[in-house]
Amino acid sequence: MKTDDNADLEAIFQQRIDNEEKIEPKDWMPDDYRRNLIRQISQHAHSEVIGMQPEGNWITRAPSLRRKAVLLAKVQDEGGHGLYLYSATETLGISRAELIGALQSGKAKYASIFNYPTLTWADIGAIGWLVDGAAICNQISLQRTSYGPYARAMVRICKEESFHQRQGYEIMVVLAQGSDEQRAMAQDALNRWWWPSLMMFGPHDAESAHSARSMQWKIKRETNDDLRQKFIDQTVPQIDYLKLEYPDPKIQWSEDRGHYDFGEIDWEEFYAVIKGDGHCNRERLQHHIKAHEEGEWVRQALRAYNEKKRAQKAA
Ligand code: BYC
Repeated sequence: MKTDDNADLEAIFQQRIDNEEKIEPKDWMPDDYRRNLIRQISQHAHSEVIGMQPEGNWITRAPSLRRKAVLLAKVQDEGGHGLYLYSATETLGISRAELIGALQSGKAKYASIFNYPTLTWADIGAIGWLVDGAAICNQISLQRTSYGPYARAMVRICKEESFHQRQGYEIMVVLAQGSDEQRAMAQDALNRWWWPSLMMFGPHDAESAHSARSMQWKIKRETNDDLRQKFIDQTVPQIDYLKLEYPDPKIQWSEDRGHYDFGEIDWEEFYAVIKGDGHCNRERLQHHIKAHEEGEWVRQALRAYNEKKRAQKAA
């Protein structure tokens, strides 16, 4: 049962949210707000870091020095995004070690999309175009999220993501205007990445466990279905420009709705992937654990250096 004091604090808190004030780390906040933010921001951070793997797979095979340099910079940016987001999560009173532990034990999720394999160079184009495109749609609205450190991290991340999206679309334009074989590669990548990209927005609003609370607290500013529709509406004209086939025969402009109609997502596949049964779930986590273990000496060296500095100060 809530005490009167807590009820007052919650009412003041909600009033601040309703007034569009940002909540900062040392402000009072309901335990559920804190927990929900830790869940969402840390899963966002995990997505950025795990998301480096499918693209990292192509750094050594990029078709030119220019493409290699661009891809390297993009993957590095993603590591940076993960770091801003882990730092934002830590302001809520949880340690980096706990967050990484939750990822590696499978307790915390990361975006389902990164459990699909990158089979050809066109997949790198499709990831930039579709996956980063979907991420930006979501993240633009998260720039207005109610938690200050998360909102500020999003501003910087969105700037970099827009470069990521354009580099991906540029790869697709070149392939779509290339040889028959290159066009076929572009089409195949679009077909394979389309549905998983739509799944990035999460379940339908009616099935979304966290949406109602997150919308009330303005952690989320737009619902899963609204963001998904926005992404489809902005991406279909880009498919037209590439003169590729639609990956979904049900895509069609609806005059009545003022939006593109589209077919139903395979939710069985979505739930299987987020429960750990996608193509690459095990491989992604194993790779993370291996890299983390191999980095243990760096953490040990940092700890030893900090202890030495502390001892020197105390002497
Ligand atoms: N994948 O109640 P719901 C990037 C889970 S990476 C996996 O609607 P919520 C990039 C959800 O967590 C950008 N799980 O949840 C990097 C929940 O389970 P838990 C990643 C998903 O949080 C490298 C359950 O399903 N962006 O840009 O209200 C290369 C029920 O869902 C997914 C973000 O992380 C999914 N797709 O809404 C290239 C954005 N969808 O936690 C690009 C920040 C749902 O109770 N996150 N689930 O165990 C968000 O905006 C929200 O968390 C979501 C889900 C819209 C994703």
